[in-house]
Amino acid sequence: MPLQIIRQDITKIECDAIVNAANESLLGGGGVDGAIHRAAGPELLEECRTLGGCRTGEAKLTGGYRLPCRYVIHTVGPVWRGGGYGERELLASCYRSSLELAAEHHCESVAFPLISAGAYGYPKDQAIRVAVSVIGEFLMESDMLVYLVVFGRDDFSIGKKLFTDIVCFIDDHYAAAHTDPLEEQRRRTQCYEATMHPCGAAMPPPPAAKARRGVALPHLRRKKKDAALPQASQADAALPDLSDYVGQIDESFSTMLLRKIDERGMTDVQCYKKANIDRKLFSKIRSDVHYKPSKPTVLAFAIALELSLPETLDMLMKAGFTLSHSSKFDLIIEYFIRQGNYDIFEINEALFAFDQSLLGG
Ligand code: AR6
Repeated sequence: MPLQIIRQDITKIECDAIVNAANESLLGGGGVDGAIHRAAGPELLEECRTLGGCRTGEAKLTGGYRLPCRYVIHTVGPVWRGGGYGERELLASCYRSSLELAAEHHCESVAFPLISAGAYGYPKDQAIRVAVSVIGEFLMESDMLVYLVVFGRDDFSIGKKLFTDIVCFIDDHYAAAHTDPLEEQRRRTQCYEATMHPCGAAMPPPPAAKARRGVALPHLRRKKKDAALPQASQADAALPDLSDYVGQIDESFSTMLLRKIDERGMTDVQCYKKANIDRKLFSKIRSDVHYKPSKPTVLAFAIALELSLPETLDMLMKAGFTLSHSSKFDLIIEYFIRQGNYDIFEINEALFAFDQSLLGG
């Protein structure tokens, strides 16, 4: 997944470069700057002294010394002064300059903290939006693995209204069915009544079994004397033999994906970039008609293609999955699709806020 949002101490991340939220002197300070200097050792400060500082919105590169990365890219974010002093453009420039510097040094992976979102006071929700949008734009043109590192739980807060709406949606569809004691009691009573059917007859088959009946395979046909399921043998009579039946296999996930990309008038690159899926994974899917993707991968493509809910379910089914109201992850995805909001980064923010795994490869 080209952009990954992770919660970790940036000084522990093994990648080509980590970015430091420094000040214009480049001579160290508190927050992430202090942590990076401490972990890198005094040689980092020695090299920083030779750089002659750095202007706000720009970036400079040093070695990583004792850190598990090759380089440290030092950038200076703007101090938040209410938003009317070009803060957004300066912050965007920090991310852009750092990414360009990383690309010049052939870095394949870079980790960013939330620049300006600590001592410099940039509101965290706005800071993360700037980060995600600039990194997302950059990744449309380049192949790089970028980590956006959030440190505390507070670092990452989706808008309050969005959070509340998702909580309500989950409550409506999930929590009530799982936590309400009255609901639980009703369920138990229903189960008890069903198993204690007075005439001792078999319980009615569940809907899935009903649906399967019409397609039961020949070698599974019941003998005539099995009077409990007479409809099954009538329906079975119309079945083709097994090889013809298997020959009716439906379009695969890979075929459906490529068809949908064409129908949407997108290029493959536009699609996998929008899905936040890396090129190698996309090539595997394209070259293997029977490729079995993970569920988050299918959903990432469904979001990139802006599929409706029925289309999303269809695509999930091709890969053997579905959306369930018993899963918070699924409910969050369903919420966004129902809202017509296909911004994968916003969806990932929400998934992250609810401690769910993220979309992408
Ligand atoms: N790993 C990842 N993120 C961290 C870590 C860590 N080890 N430590 C803090 N953060 P800040 P700024 C997060 O204050 O706002 C310094 O003194 C933190 O939670 O480090 O750009 C410099 O010298 C926050 O979300 O940077 C400057 O004077 C984010 O990193 C000034 O602070 C940035 O917080 C720069 O302020």
